[in-house]
Amino acid sequence: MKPRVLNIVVLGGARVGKTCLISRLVEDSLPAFYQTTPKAVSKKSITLQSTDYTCLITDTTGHATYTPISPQFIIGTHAFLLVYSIDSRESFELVKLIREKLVEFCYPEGTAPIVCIGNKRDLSSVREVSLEEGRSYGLQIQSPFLETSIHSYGSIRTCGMALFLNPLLAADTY
Ligand SMILES: Nc1nc2c(ncn2[C@@H]2O[C@H](COP(=O)(O)OP(=O)(O)OP(=O)(O)O)[C@@H](O)[C@H]2O)c(=O)[nH]1
Ligand SMILES: [Mg+2]
Repeated sequence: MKPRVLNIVVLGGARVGKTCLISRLVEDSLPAFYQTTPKAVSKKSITLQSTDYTCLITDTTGHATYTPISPQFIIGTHAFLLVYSIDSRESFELVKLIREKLVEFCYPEGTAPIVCIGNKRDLSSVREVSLEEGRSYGLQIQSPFLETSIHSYGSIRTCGMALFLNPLLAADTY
């Protein structure tokens, strides 16, 4: 049977680690150097509960204080990975703004298929957003939430599971 396609879009502020997270998820490597990302799509094949899926993960360019939410990011998307960096309150506020826009435009019932990620958890000495705050935001928006670091394989794996399982639920009703 042909694999089912899951479209996942990664959104968040500039330099929060979107591209690194995707690299870890897809090929378990890291980019050799930092480069702001033009829109790019990575592919990952997974099998879940005996069904084959092709995940198409769209990386986007982060902006400091806003993210344009255009229909091309939304139509046909099964899940959104919203990423902030725990050492940047501004990036956390931006994730909230992005989620509000998503809901306003596309999910008026209030539950968008989001996985919320607080990245760079290894930078706890310069943390600006507490784990508790991230957790309670996840509960508030009814989305899986976790903190990750691109230097921790365990957290990346958990992020992958949350990401791939969450769109599965959306895909069934799509
Ligand atoms: N300490 C630490 N640094 C990280 C982590 N994730 C990413 N970085 C660093 O943060 C910088 C930006 O990472 P990118 O993945 O390119 O960020 P991005 O969100 O894709 O940035 P844009 O494409 O410009 O929006 C790079 O120098 C990474 O090495 C992390 O978990 N911990
Ligand atoms: Mg990038």
